[in-house]
Amino acid sequence: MKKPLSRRSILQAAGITSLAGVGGLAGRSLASRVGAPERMAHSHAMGVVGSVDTEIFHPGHFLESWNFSDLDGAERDAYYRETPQADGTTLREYELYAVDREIEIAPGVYFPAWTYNGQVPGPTLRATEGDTIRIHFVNQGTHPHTIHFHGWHSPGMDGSLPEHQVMPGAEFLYEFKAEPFGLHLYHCHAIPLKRHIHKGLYGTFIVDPKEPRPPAHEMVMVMNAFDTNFDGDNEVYAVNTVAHYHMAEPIRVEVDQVVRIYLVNLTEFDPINSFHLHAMFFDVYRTGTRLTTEEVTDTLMLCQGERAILETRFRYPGKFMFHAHQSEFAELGWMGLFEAIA
Ligand SMILES: [Cu+2]
Repeated sequence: MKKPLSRRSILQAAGITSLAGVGGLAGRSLASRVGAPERMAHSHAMGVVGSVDTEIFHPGHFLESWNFSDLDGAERDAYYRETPQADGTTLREYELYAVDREIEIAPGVYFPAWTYNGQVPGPTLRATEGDTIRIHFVNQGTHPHTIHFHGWHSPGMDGSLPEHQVMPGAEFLYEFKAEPFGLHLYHCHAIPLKRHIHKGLYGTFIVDPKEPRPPAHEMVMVMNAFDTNFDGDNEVYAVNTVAHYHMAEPIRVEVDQVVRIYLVNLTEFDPINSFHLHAMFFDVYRTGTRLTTEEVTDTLMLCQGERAILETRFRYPGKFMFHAHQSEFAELGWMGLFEAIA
């Protein structure tokens, strides 16, 4: 049986960027709440000091990867296969594993996660409307788990009822058509649900319309948070798990190019999360199920499980902050930068 923890290639490890010497924000509040090492507690500027290990989960790669596009050749083939069908659609087959694994959510801050394929969020899956999704799910974890998808499917594929639970060591084949087009998600639906989601068993499921959206610089942002002391309240917030990662490593975009963000809220315990972009506005396509929108804003609020596609263009070169507009979340890690290049 394949071992998910060994799946990341040397190529990916070679892409690790040193974050040494980065100063940043809210190190003090993060450190005081999670009991982080001294090097964080003495942060004198905004952000965190130091870097996380990006060998298994690299937030910069995760941001712009789907269908295991961060892997190459045979390694990718082991987790994802595309087979064209006679009717013009595609059969997309995935290998997903539930695995218990400790993840690093800020430099030196570890969280005992339950993961899909060793990472939180799980791999982003992407299909075109009408495609067939087939997922071979193996539970290598220590608790019963499922994969519950949002989207149309038959009840037996819902991964939500007690009889749908996949026991440790067992496996299950999920199969359904990718519909409707839009921005969806998947998550474990074993009970207690709150615990299984919070522990890290969730990911993004994008279904493109048959007539694709116009070309854009695309990225996936999952708003999430971690209760590091298990008191039912989060201590660390982020997009894509690692607190303040994009303060140290701004997301590079080009002036005048359309930027499309697939934004999903999977924050547990807090009823809402939000996305605010400085000095700009963006179009909002809620759930991504329509191609037109009337909504233009600079701050979007989403309940847990809600998602939206955001589109904008950077008019000016330079750095643009984005963060949750709940200040507490921002200070505890949910803050980053775009850097627009002319
Ligand atoms: Cu679970």
